[in-house]
Amino acid sequence: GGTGRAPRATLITVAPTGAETAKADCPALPVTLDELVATAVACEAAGAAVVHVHVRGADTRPTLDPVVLRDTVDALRERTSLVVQLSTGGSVRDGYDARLAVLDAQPDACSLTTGTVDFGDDVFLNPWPFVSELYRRSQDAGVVPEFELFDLGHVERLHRLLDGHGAPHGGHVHCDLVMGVPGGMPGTAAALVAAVQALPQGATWSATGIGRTTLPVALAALSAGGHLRVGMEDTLSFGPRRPVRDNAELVERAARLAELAQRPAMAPAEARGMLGIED
Ligand code: KMH
Ligand code: ZN
Repeated sequence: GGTGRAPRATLITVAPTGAETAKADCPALPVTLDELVATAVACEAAGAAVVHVHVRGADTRPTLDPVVLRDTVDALRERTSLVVQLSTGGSVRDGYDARLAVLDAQPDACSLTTGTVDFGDDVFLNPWPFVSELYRRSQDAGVVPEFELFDLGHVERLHRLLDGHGAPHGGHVHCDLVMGVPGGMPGTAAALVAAVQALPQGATWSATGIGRTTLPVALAALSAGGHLRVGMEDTLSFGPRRPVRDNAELVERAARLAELAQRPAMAPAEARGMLGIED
């Protein structure tokens, strides 16, 4: 499994927006292109190397509009050096065709969830034919996937994907454990270790804990040799009764934790090298 020697530095991914929070409920959430770019610039300065992107339409609701996706990739490339990773998860209401078409925006990377998971009262659907088609298309499009693993069964699905369809574009397997989703694996150190031990040999991984599991998961990930994902997609509380001000403060905290662990934040160029993404 993926429990080798700890890497020298820590890859920090920021997931600034997500598809679950309404702008009306959280005015600090970046939803316009200008807000997203400003957040990305601030998060890069604070230590992020990858941005995991969900976009919103003019009505501030989640969209997979190809024009918005394309404009967003262009703007982030122009204003930052961050690895641009588009979500192919979208929202639980998005259809498979629209999710597959995300790759047409030609991002550096895409998220790729390997199985279905309960998602609060909803279900985040990732049936096998869709997962394998998305993987095949990422290989054809030259987009590096990040495997999103919400549950231990998703790790088994990852092995099946690699066994059946070969290596991802770029040749390196990188995963993200999304923990503490109501219906997925819990955000605990024990669950994290179980998942990491089951990962393919040579894989790198980050972890994120939803809501209150943010800090326990980040600390467990650092101690187990993993990387970090943080952001307002995953948590809106900085601490008890203290709402998150902005994404940058979550990245700053992650960078401080990484520094304390003597595995400082990785620059985007180093992240590209690790992930197999061309400059
Ligand atoms: N919004 C969730 C239903 C991803 O970005 O790939 C799916 C999600 C995973 O956030
Ligand atoms: Zn996402």
